[in-house]
Amino acid sequence: MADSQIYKASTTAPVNIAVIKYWGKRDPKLNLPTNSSLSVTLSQSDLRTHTTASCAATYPSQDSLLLNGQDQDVSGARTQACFRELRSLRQKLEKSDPSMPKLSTLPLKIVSENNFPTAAGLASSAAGFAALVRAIANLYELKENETELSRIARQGSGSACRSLFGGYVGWEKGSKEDGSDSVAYQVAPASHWPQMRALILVVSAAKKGVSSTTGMQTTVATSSLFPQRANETVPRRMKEMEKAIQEKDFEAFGNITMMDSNSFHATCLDTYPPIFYLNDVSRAAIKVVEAINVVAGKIIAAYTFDAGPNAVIYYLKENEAEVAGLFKAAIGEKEGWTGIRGDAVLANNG
Ligand code: 2P0
Repeated sequence: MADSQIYKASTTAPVNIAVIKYWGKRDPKLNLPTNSSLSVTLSQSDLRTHTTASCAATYPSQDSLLLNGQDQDVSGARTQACFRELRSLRQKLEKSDPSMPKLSTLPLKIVSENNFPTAAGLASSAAGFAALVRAIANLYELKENETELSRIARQGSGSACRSLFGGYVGWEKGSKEDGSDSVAYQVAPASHWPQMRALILVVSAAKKGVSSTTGMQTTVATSSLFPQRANETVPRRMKEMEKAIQEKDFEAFGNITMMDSNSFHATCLDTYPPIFYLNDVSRAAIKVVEAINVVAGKIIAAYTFDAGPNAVIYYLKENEAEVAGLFKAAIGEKEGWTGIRGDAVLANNG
């Protein structure tokens, strides 16, 4: 019977790690950023969210979301914005083809699993909302492309728009008030520079102390360094970074990545009250990267940190022994590294 039918679609979305950071909203409701950003999408096999979206007339009337087995509140404006936009696209399809089942009127049940710690500064909301949007788009058989879906995912969580694409991905801040031009785009596919690797050092899997949304708005309101970063530094670095990726110039890529991470954390420190995302282990990881690059005589490793103490180290496959090997050795040798050794994840995004 059509009434009892369950409609279902599943998908996965990977984590992305920014090399030019998104930090600051010019419109918190639509998640419109104060600056453009750029990231590398990790491979699906490493850090990802798996999501199944289903709908049925027999479901309880409220939409629901289960993340890692725990019921989540879906009444928030961001989740509601995603549901609303996707339902309205489905409604258009149903209007144009009356033979289609009226899925837009049915309650949604979303079931998501992360294979990594949630909200530990590992971009869980990015993979989460990207998977949620794509799973519902698949369920609704929407024809919208990745760019259009990125506009919707952005409203769930800013960085999620970048996880709709693989490889090297930009997020154009856009200038329109309705956010229609604030979308992600692919700078280059992963196959363009397949030697790129990311080593993720899980310093702490605990939930972050200051949420990104709160932190970035406090930075916008109080940091005197921030306008310089948003208006001058980042626009210049976006161009330099895109060039570095096009030319597969790791020294430039690494240099900009580290400088931008430092700049982002400097504005965090310049926020009042100050935001400390890095800890002693994070700073020790920076020292190890510096030592690796000094020994190599050039930049072969680049660190970056998001809104938490975990380090992501980018390097090329050819330098695996010098970079990942040395980190593993350091982790094994120093007492202070125990926390990393236990949880270190090697993400291979080739
Ligand atoms: C990024 N971060 O570009 C930056 C670097 C954290 C530091 O995007 O409020 O969870 O959901 O739009 O996307 C984290 O912020 O913030 C983030 P919302 P989001 O990856």
